[in-house]
Amino acid sequence: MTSVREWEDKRRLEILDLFMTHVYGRTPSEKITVSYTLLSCNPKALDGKATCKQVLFSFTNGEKEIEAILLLYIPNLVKGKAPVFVGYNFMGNASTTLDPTIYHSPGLRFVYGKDSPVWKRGAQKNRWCFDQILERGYAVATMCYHDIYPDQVGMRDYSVASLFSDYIPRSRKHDEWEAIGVWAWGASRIVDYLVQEDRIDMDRIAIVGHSRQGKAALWAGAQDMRFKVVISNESGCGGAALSKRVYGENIARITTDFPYWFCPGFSRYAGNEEELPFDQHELLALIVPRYLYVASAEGDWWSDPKGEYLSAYYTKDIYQLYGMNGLESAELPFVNQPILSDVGYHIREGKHDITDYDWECFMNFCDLHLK
Ligand code: GTR
Repeated sequence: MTSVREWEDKRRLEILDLFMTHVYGRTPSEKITVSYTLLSCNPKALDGKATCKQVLFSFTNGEKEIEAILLLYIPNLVKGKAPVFVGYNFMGNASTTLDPTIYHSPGLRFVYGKDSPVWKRGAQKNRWCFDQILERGYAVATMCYHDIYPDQVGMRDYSVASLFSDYIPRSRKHDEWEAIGVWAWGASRIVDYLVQEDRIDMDRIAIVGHSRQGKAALWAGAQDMRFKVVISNESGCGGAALSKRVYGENIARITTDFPYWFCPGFSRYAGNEEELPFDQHELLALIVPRYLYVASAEGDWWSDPKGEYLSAYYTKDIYQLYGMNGLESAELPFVNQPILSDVGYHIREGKHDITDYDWECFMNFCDLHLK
């Protein structure tokens, strides 16, 4: 690749097409109608630190409707427009905080029975350090990914994919989009909504995702240039990790355990990774010229930290083409020593999770590029 022009007019589009054909499926271009209803607005949430809004999204094709709820915190200390982190949660909006006014997410009911611990308020509040994020002047927009596509086998009819005019319930078309593709699409719909929030800066949007949501965040970032920073936390196989290393989770395993995440064509590479006509670093290269952050955890061999690092490292030529700085060394850095360049990376101690430390690194990276 010798010029930005050649990259943007040709190679970038070819790579995008490869990922649609072989990994995530084709994202439809059809527009689905969405209406927004403000469910609540608390100007003094989190001890006055934030304005908290809950917004009901109703996606419809005229016959059928699917509901999702966005939870949005806007920092009161920021006088003008604030930068924002967009990211899905796993267990519903009410799991991210103990605040009793936060609604349970509608999609949870498709996946969890009444007795499930997911209904407990704050069940995953350790993954959302709202106080610190708001104190540092960032807004947060989160939604439960089950609202967009309930994360379980056989849920396609309850996902927003079912609203599209060419929807075939059990389609096994080679490049049929599936859960990750649909989650990525949904993340862009959150951005569509944010346009009308005059305290949110549309030029300073970061997308963040952990694990399966890290995969979706990368795919959303690859397709939607409005994401200026793209953060993948321990996204592993089918995310940041190189597939051809076949280390930790592999394509055979992931397409067996989660047959509804990737397009059917991805299974063709199960046990056959060397036949893939590309690898995941090319997905990461689609983030250029925006800023990319990849994070791993030492105890998370299943996500292959080294494969995640190398994948980020191999984007360096494309960053260079834009006069930007990728990662310098092919050696994995030491634990808890983040690299903050135009591409960022850290490997922290501990297990598969998203922690306050991870968030602190993401915010340091965003301070450099979004402030
Ligand atoms: C695992 C899966 C990973 C990762 C993870 C998660 O079971 O094997 O690919 O997505 O779940 O989302 O926490």
